[in-house]
Amino acid sequence: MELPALTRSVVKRNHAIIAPDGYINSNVPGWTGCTVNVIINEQMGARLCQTIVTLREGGQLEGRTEASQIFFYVVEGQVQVSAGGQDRSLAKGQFVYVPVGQEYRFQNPTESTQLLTFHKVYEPLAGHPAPTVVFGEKDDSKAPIYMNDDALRIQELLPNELSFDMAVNIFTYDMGGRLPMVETHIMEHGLLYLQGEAIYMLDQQWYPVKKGDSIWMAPYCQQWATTMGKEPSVYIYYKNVNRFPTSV
Ligand code: UGY
Ligand code: MN
Repeated sequence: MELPALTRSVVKRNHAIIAPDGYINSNVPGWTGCTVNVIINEQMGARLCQTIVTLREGGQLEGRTEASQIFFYVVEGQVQVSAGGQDRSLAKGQFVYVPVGQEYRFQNPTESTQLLTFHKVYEPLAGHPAPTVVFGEKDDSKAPIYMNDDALRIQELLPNELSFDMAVNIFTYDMGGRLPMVETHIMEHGLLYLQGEAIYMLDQQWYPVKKGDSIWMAPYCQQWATTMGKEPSVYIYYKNVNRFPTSV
């Protein structure tokens, strides 16, 4: 029997693992007929926000981005989306990026449609007009090998252009896949495991993780990962990019 006094979730100064067993729902104005779990936000010390939204039939998300841009990814199910004057039906594996100052609406979801969101305050860059709405999808044929290891593949979901100050990538580790070194870097991450099992090392501590788990890594949180189990492990992750690294 599992004891309810145990969890794999941890919240530390420079990293967190949030497993679904500890979720408590939040209410977000304009987001109705759904449960919202705020996984990462500035209360933790983060500079991004990550949520997981589970929609019931008839549920709806309606709003307007203000200072923050929002990236929405369909983890499960299907939903109709209007953003930037475009209407689309988005299914599992598809996404929409909504830049600042845009209205958005999600409606007519199938029961239990699950959305992942990443939010970041947009930092404009002189000479580069702010991004427009981007629709797209997970596509393994667009995931080149990472660092010469054919067990590792990364798909970049957003255009690699200076106007974007955030990246969202999908990282697949085939059997035996492992990061080629311990990463130590200024960029911050939020991530969600979409498939499989893995061991993650964060700040020299070791954690077993699996599909449904989220991770926050603060700047300079040391990180390494390898897949385990019987199928590739896959996660989608946020990274801040393309801006001057210091105010000094
Ligand atoms: O892009 C990255 O920094 C990525 N390789 N980090 C990670 O997956 N933890
Ligand atoms: Mn990294």
